Amino acid sequence: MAETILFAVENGVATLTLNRPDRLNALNRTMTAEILEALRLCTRDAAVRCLVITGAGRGFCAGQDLEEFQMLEGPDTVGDHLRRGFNQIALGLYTLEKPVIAQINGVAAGAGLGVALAADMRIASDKARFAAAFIGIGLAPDSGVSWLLPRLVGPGKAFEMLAGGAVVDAAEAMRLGLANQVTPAEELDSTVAALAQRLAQAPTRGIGLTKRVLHRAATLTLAEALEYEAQVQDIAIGTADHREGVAAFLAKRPPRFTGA
Ligand code: T3D
Repeated sequence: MAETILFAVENGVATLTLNRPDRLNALNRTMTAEILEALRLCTRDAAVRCLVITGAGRGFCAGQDLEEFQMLEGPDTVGDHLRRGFNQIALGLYTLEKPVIAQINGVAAGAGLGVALAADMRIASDKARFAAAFIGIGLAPDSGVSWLLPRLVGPGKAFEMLAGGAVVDAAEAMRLGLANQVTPAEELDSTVAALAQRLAQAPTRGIGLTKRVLHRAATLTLAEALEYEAQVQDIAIGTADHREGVAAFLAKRPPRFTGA
């Protein structure tokens, strides 16, 4: 039984709700461990075909719990804490071979911004705010934000947010490409539920392989990317969902993808 998150799987969609609303869902050690356990479950459970991550109450996630941070003791450095915790969350979300939607219901700050950025899509309420927040407490970015943020918004805007502390509201996030979609707050749940259902019925392995090629392409030359695409397509062509997609097309009927 988790203390700091809610986790449920229904109709192929896993919903992970960060659940410390009085702290705007700030990440403490317990929450970090519980998120990592939920990610392990999402990885190994074939019944999970889409992950939605969101926050309870008015915040998405306010980053590291600064009260707990004051009390961290022992030989571990902050770097050790990051390597074991937030780095694993960012990598776990980014490399999960299933679609991940961040449902941004409120403020996403610091490591909480990292969680949002490591998802494949960000669907935001009109009440959402995006704040790097690290510089406000004299820190450099972590949780993958230095790598993920400039890729989405460009280096100039990333600098403004990281070094200048600029807070981006939902409308600006949409213009910047930081949010895929912005909805009125009262429509956020239903908008994300409909999107998650569509993704959970899509060819899951094809989506996982799409993530693989997109991520690898970022560091390859065109010639290398073409070769990697060819290798990955050799895998995709062997999936049951590929066969189903072609059969459905030829039979002029809707496909029934199973995720296999
Ligand atoms: O080793 C490591 O882990 C280092 C890694 C660090 C990674 C990081 O994440 S660094 C960045 C840490 N986060 C922050 O610096 C953000 C701090 N919070 C804020 O700046 C503001 O709370 C927000 C801009 C996020 C939201 O502002 P607002 O006005 O909407 O809400 P609020 O009134 O400030 O917060 C509401 C409550 O949540 C409040 O508690 P109270 O007064 O009602 O009892 C506030 O203290 C609490 N809260 C918000 N953020 C945190 C927090 N409590 C603990 N830790 C927080 N990060």
